[in-house]
Order: sequence, then structure tokens, then C-alpha cells
Amino acid sequence: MTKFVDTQNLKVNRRNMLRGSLLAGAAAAVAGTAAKAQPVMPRLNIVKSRPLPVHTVAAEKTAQANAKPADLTGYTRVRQELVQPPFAPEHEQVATGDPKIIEVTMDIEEKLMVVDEDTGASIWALTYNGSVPGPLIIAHVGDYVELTLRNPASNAMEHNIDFHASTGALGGGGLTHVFPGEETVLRWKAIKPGVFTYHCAPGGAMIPYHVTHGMNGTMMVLPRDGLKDKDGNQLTYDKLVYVGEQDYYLPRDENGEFKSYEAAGDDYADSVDAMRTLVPTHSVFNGAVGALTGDGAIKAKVGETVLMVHNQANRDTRPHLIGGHGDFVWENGSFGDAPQTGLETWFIRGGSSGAAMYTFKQPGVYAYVNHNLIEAALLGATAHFVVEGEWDNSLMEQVVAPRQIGS
Ligand SMILES: [Cu+2]
Repeated sequence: MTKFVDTQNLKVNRRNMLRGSLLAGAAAAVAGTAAKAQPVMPRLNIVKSRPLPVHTVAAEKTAQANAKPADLTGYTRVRQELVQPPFAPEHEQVATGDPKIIEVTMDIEEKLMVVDEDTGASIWALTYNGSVPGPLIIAHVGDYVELTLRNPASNAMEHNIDFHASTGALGGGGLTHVFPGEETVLRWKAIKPGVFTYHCAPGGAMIPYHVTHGMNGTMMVLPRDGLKDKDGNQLTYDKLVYVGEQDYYLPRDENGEFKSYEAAGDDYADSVDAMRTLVPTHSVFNGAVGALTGDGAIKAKVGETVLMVHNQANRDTRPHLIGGHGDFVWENGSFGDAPQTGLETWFIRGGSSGAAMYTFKQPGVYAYVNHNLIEAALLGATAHFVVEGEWDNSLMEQVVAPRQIGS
């Protein structure tokens, strides 16, 4: 059936990891590695990156060509059509039937995106399926996820994917390096329930470069019998909202203006310098300032329960729903743990996803922010929920509208 381990690819993958940069693609091609597409090289002024020992060691451990094939007897195949954030693909909250093989496809797209219309700040984003964050993928414990990852020949760079939800081979990162013009198929079993980050990790400084250019997203693995509170009572949601928080480090020119570049990868050297400051120029939801406000605001109704899934692949964040709460919160993302209850703000570690559930009790506009309010107001980390319904005076009432004191 599907190839288990492609030793030809492994050799190339290992070279990439050792070198940890885009140059590895060209080197492999020049060295005569058979049948590898010559990547189209952007005009890069590459800083030589030192590969991290952990990557070289782990990559060698993936070369287990004599491993037994997985027994897929009894599994049926279903295709999951991925959708753009903040939406979720069609899914069951409680699984029916036996575990399945869930087929998904992601096309890698390197594209120029406006980050902030007001300043014209833009980035050659590196994306899964064209969006920042990449699409939400949903499975249940016991299912297999079978991903076809395609890197079109029109792209400039090598990419891969590391699923924090998966087990082994750098989360699949060691088995999925694809050059422009290549595709690969990875199948892994979901054995841990929760929401987990996935991200690109080509090696060395290319790892943070790709992650801070948008190449990350969330994999959600539900327990087969759905979400539960600490007493085992079923928790269900009417709507799932998927927010990806993205820190960008956009290079500026000598006048402080954001620089623009002609092609994906052209900003590499400048980006490495900007990333070294650890100070993001932007921290936005779903790719751009205002992506989830105005026309992009999320709609809900009083009485509706919303599951807010929040991804931050690189940097700590602290989501807060202004005017509401986290009724049930899995801030570390693990659905294997009982959710915390009644939180005002929750903490999501960089390199993870978290989830919070809330039932709206009042109509109006709610701001969903990173409650580092500097990041919310100045860097872009704000979304809006617009909630319809009837106001409940028993919960809040404006007894006296603002007026002159003493009038
Ligand atoms: Cu990538």
C-alpha cells in the first residue's frame, strides 16, 4: 500500500537536516542525487546556520526500513475537506463507528500577504493551503491521519511538517521534506487527545523563519466519546472558532519603514536579524491585523456554546474574552486532563494550542484578545465576536447613563 519508509528520500532528508538550510536542496541536486527536482532558488543572502544536534541525531533514527508494516485491517477511509480558518472542517464531536483513516491534503503556498493595510506592511508568507494559520485538521483518538503534502514547482523553498500530536520522526518532520515539485504522504496514528500545534521545520534557522512566516496550525484529536468536564459530564459545542496567533518580525529600512521584497525567501537575512531581537513587529490573529474584526468578525447567538481553539506555534500568549469567560478551559491543550473552569484569562505556551469553551449570555460585541494589551492594541492581537440576542438586565444594567456629576 502506501510506502512505509522511502530510503531514497531519507538520504536526502538527512542531508537537508545536517545543512539546515535552503542550500541543501541545491547541493543535493548538484551532487547528482537521483530524480530530485532542482529547486528554484530565490536570491538569498544566506547566513550559514548551525544545525541543532537534536535534529541530526533524530533524523538518523528514522532510517528503520526493516520495520513491520502497520496493520490497517478493518480501517475504512474517509476524506476530510479542509477549510480556511477561523472555520472548522465538518466533524463529529462523538465518533461513530470504528477508527478510520482520515485522508487530508495540504498544498504549500508561498504568497505575498498584506499584514497591516494601514502601514502597508507585507510578508512573503509560507503557508499550508494558503492561509495563516494552516487549516484545522480534526480526528478522534484511534484514527489515522494520512496527509498528502504537496510543494508545487512554482514554490522556491523546501518544506515539511512536524505534528506535535504525532509520535516519532520529529513529529513526521523527518519523513516529509519536500522540494518544489515534490509531494509526500505521511500516515500517523492519533493516540493523544487534545489540540496540538503543527508547523514546518526544515532545519536550523529555517525553522523559526518558516514558523514566523505563517507555517503553522492546529491538529485537534477528540476523545472518541467527546469532551467531558471533570465529573465526566458530556460537553458539546454549537460552533468551533479557530484562531491562529502569529508573531511576525518584519524587517524595516533605515527610515523605519517596513521593507518589501520581490520574492519568497528574499527577506531571509533581514528576517534572521529581526527575529534575533525576539521583539515581534506584529502579533495578529489569522494572518493580518483586523482579519477577525469588521467583516471578519465571528458571529454567535446568546445561548450558543463556542469552542475557541487557539494556536501559537512560537510564542506565549494569554487569550481573554472581554465581557465573557472560559467556562471550560484546556489551556495546555490536553483533552486527557479535566478542563479548568471559570477562567478569566488562560495561558497558551508558545509551541502549543489550547481550547476554551464559553456559552454566551449577553448580546453585543466581545473582543477576544491577547491580554498582553500592548500586543492586542498595538500589535494586532484582537478578534471580535458579534453576538445576537436579548439583553439580560439581571446580569448587568446601566442604572444611570453617564451624566454631569450632581445633575
Ligand atoms: Cu516551510
